[in-house]
Amino acid sequence: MRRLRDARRLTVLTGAGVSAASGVPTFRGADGLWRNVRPEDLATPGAFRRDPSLVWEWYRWRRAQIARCQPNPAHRVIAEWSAREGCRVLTQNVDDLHLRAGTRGLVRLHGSIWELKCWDECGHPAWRDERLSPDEADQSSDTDRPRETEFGRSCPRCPACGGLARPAVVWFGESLAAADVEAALTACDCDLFLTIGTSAIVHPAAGFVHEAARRGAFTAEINLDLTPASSAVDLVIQGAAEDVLPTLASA
Ligand code: BJW
Ligand code: ZN
Repeated sequence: MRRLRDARRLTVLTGAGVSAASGVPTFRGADGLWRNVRPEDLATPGAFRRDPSLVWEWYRWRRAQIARCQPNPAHRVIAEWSAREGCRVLTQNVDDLHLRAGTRGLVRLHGSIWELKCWDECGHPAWRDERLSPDEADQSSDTDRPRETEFGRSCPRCPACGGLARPAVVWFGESLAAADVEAALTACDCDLFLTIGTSAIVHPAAGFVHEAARRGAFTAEINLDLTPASSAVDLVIQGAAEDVLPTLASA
């Protein structure tokens, strides 16, 4: 509590657990599996090369799920903290719920599920596309998000070259944007580093808490379960992010 209040430089790293209370399935939780396929087998350039329709089907399903979700109290507390000078927020989540909660200066290490880019890398810059296919849009008509409904069932195309479009997310084996890694490493210079709702197994994000500790930060983990980071951090708070963060913020 005192550390949180006194930290001049606070860095928060989030993972799928922060969005779980919003209804976004985590990757490695029981509800995260789609047709019994592991994310490691779908979130790769090889999977897209082999079967772009299958991969797009998975992303359509996830986009429809996420479209029905709203930021939860954990997103809101982090958004409030982000207004503090010296606070940096890094997320592995592609759902943009932190953005929708108003988080400032957010670094989206793994991109956004609402952005697309050209698979052939023709040079056209990534673009935002929040459309859902008609049946998916029907299911989410209870949300306040404006959208059109003609995303369709076929693979989306690049508006510049007509080639295949892909989600502008970071797949296994792909490098994160250099600027994002640089921003994350800069954020490792902090007084307090919080790693929240991540299984802490996917690199390079999983390494940042260790880097922060190496640079002298006090490190804490907030997670329902223990992770590989638990034994390395200074403080483990075992609990749900949506409960723990509002308690911390109000204390
Ligand atoms: C709650 C909760 C509640 C639930 N409250 N908590 C070094 C060592 C070993 C391997 C590597 C290495 N460096 C690179 C690699 C390879 C690979 C990697 O890390 N593999 C590991 C699996 C071992 N990394 C990469 O390939 C990365 N690229 C890279 O390093 O480039 C350089 C390079 C290139 C070529 C060769 C080698 C190096 C890229 C990684 C990209 C990851 N992409 C994904 C998909 C994004 C797109 C999409 O969403 O479709 O990112 S995979 C998936 O995992 C997604 C997530 O962001 C990421 C992390 O998952 P996260 O957020 O931690 O979720 P879960 O489900 O795992 O955990 C949820 C947690 O929440 C759990 O702990 C729950 O307990 C908890 N929880 N409810 C609090 N209410
Ligand atoms: Zn193109």
